Amino acid sequence: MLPCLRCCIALFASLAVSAGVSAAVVLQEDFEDGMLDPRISVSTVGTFLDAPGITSFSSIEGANAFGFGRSVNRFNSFHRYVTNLIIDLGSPTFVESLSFDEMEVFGNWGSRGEVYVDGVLLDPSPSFGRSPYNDFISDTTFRSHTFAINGLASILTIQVWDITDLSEIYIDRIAVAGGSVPGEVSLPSSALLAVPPLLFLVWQQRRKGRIVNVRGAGLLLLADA
Ligand SMILES: [Ca+2]
Ligand SMILES: [Ca+2]
Ligand SMILES: [Ca+2]
Repeated sequence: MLPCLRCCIALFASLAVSAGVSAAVVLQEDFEDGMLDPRISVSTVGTFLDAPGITSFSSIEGANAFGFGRSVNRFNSFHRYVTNLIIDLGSPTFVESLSFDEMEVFGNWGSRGEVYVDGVLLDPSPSFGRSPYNDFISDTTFRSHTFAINGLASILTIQVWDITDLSEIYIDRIAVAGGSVPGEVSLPSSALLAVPPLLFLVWQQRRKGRIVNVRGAGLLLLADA
C-alpha cells in the first residue's frame, strides 16, 4: 500500500505547489504593432491639441508608446481635460498587479496619473507622472511602476488628468498579472476520486505509527517510507 500512499502524497504535494504558482500574464501591451489590444479602449474629456493614442516614441521601449495627449488649455485644466486608458477584462478576473513604465515630456505643467479598479481609486492612491508636479522640466528617463491589486477586477483604468498644452505623459510596457486565485485549485475528477482512499491510507499509516509529521496542504512525511 505504501506506493499508493506515495502517489497520493505526490499528488497532494504537486497540488500544494501548483496553488502557489506565480501569476500568469493576463495582458501585455507594448504598442509596437500600432494597434491596441482589443481589451483596451480610450476615452477623453475636453479638447485636445495633440490627441491621445499610440505614437512614435522610443525613450521607453521599442519605437512606439501611448501618449495621453496635450489639451488646448493651459491653466486650471483639472478634471476638464482627462484621458482614460481603459483595460476591460470582460468579467471579474483575479489581478495580482498592474505594471507599466512612464515618463512626462514637453515640459512639466499639469498632467497627473492615477489608477482605478472598477471605478475605485486604488488605496493607497498611486500616482504617476513627474514629481515635483509642475517643475517645467521634462523627464530624461522613464519610471517603472507596479501597483499591487490582489483581487478580482473587471476594468482597470489608467487615468491622466489636469492635462495642459505644456506636458504629456507617455506609457509603455503595460502588463496585467494574475488570472488564477492563489490558494484555489480546480481538482480534476481523478484527483477527487483519490481523496477517500487517501484518507483511509492516512488513517491506516497513522495507526502503524509511520506518519510522524503533517505539514501544510497535504505534504506528509513518513518514518518508514
Ligand atoms: Ca513600446
Ligand atoms: Ca498592440
Ligand atoms: Ca506633471
